[in-house]
Amino acid sequence: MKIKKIVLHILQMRLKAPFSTSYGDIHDRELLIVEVKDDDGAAGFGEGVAFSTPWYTEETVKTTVHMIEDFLIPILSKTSFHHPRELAESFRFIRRNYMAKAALEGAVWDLYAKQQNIPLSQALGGMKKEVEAGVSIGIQPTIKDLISLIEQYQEEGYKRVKIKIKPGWDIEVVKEIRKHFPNLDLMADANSAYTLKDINHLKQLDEFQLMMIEQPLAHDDIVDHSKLQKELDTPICLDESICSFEDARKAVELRSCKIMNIKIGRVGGLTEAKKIHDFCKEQNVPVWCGGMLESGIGRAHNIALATLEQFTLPGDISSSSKYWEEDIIEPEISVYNGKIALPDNPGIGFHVSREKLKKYTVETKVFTL
Ligand code: OSB
Ligand code: MG
Repeated sequence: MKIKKIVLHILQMRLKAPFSTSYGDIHDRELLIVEVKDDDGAAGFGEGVAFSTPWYTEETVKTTVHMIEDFLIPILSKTSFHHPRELAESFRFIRRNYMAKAALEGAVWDLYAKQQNIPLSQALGGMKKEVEAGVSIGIQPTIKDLISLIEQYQEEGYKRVKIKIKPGWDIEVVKEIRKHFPNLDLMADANSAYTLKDINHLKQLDEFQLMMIEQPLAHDDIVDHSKLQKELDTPICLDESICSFEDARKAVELRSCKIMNIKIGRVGGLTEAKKIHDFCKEQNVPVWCGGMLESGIGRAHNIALATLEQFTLPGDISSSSKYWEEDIIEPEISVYNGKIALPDNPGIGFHVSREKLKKYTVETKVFTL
């Protein structure tokens, strides 16, 4: 593949409402859109999912841009490759910086699928024509607010609800939700808010039939999670702890989780994400696709990935309108009867609106190779 031009679009978008986790609130979302162009003028798009501050992993929008500009583009320009997976291989010499790699590799995957004239899902080997949509609800001012949001999302058709928990917003909240929605597919994400000292506290969740508890312990741990899983009936799902295929392999070997959240950005790109998926399939570990408050471009990549077979649980894949007043893709992503239909256009399958991209862009960097 020959890449002629790379454009980094740095966007500033405002979420409809602040999203609160155990770490704090996000309202303004700084976004990185990577565009790669070939000789024929075809363009592929990827999204960098790092935030402005390093609260989720160590990466930020600025470190992502730095890595792409100073290291990854120079590697790409010197590498001759026929398939995006070869590019992923040549990025291995750069340690970590997974979101930076994923953003550039994602744009190349989209371009590759467009050159082949096939949907990205097909390029990845996915067979599904629709994927199940779940919704992630941030910490709310009151339990009452949370209950009415759950009602609203149920009416919109979402197949499962994930709530965020932290000490002081956990057992009572889950108990109250169960009173109102005894049969709801419900799960809780702690974003590393607990330690092993909280074992007895977390055990109280076992009576509420949660589908899983996501990342209860430290962001870089797999040992304590293994100890915790032995004591809990509720399945543990790992998010932050899994940054590579090797992490996934070790976590499964140590029985640190029974379910895996796969995020393209966190694991360094679609190539690695697929590798983790294939391994989980072999090991009978159910997987689902996580989200990072992406624009439609990142979401379209998530939807394509979730068409792979072992994505048997609904992901954090919701409609554009959950987060945005207006998205930068056309048509926007929408959920019908709890599902999102795959577009059949080549690549990510959605049109990137130049006008909207421009409207939210605060900085552009152009590299001619
Ligand atoms: O932990 O899964 C997470 C959002 C930002 C960072 C981390 C997480 C989340 C979410 C929402 O839970 C995902 C989404 O709906 O895009
Ligand atoms: Mg999570």
